Amino acid sequence: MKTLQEYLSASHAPEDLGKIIMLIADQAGPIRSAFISNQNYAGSTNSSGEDQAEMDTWADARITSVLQKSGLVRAVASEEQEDIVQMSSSAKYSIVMDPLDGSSLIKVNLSVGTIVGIYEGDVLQAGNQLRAAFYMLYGPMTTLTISLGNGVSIFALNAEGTYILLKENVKIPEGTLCGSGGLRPEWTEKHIRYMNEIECEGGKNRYSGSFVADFHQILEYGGVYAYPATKKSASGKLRLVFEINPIGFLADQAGGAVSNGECSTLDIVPTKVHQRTPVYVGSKGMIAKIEAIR
Ligand code: AFP
Repeated sequence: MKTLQEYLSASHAPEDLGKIIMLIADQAGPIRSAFISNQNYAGSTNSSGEDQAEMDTWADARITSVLQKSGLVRAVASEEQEDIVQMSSSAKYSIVMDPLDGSSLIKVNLSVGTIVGIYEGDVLQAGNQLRAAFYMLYGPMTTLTISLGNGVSIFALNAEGTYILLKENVKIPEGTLCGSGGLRPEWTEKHIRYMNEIECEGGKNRYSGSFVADFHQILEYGGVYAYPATKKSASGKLRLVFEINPIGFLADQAGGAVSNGECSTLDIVPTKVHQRTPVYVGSKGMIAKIEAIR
């Protein structure tokens, strides 16, 4: 039984990087406990104009404060904060995070998660520069899916609060499961053609509204998660820095791919912290299919 701590040592993760990962991973217990008392909306909106659930602001404050106190982090960019939070200027690593992804599903007890990316240096870098990425998924189990750039491993949190290896060298199979955000009448012609093709080939549609949970089923079963450009929003809904880059890095590390429909989103250098982009992420064949539609 390999633990997350042992995996980090075996991967020769630098000490500070390992400590940062463990500090965030250890917030899964407190976050799970806080779900019951933080069921409501906070009455505020985030920089993208979305209502913040109490859990969004709670998890954001909790993780930010743990990182601030550690002295190990240079800067944090969070989906729940307008600006990048500058911390220790001499520290090597910066964090991008969506502290609680899929938070509108807390009320109905569907799976949500925490998404994290770690860069050396500053926050506004292309996803292909990530040093590590992981997400915690709060489902029937609490799992942590991680890559340090050497493949993908999945851990499960046990009753003693230790992450135990569930799977290593995880690969996204070629599959046809699909989940797409956006309202059908607002989809573009290109996206409609794509979804029709997949459905005609027997692809099954499964979409919960939690990116992290929807991606996790694609990682296991194969297929595609999409949040396309729509007639109302040419850049879709999801945020490049906090959501798409860490998940895209993991998909790439698992032998899959991530695209905006034309090219890999991992090559986009963000100019704004809350920038959005259309996204297709999953099995390589499914991403090639959307990029082939002109
Ligand atoms: P947040 O809960 O962090 O705001 O994320 C929600 C989300 O960005 C992503 O997790 C979902 O896939 C997507 O929005 C759901 O959007 P729709 O409600 O439009 O389907």
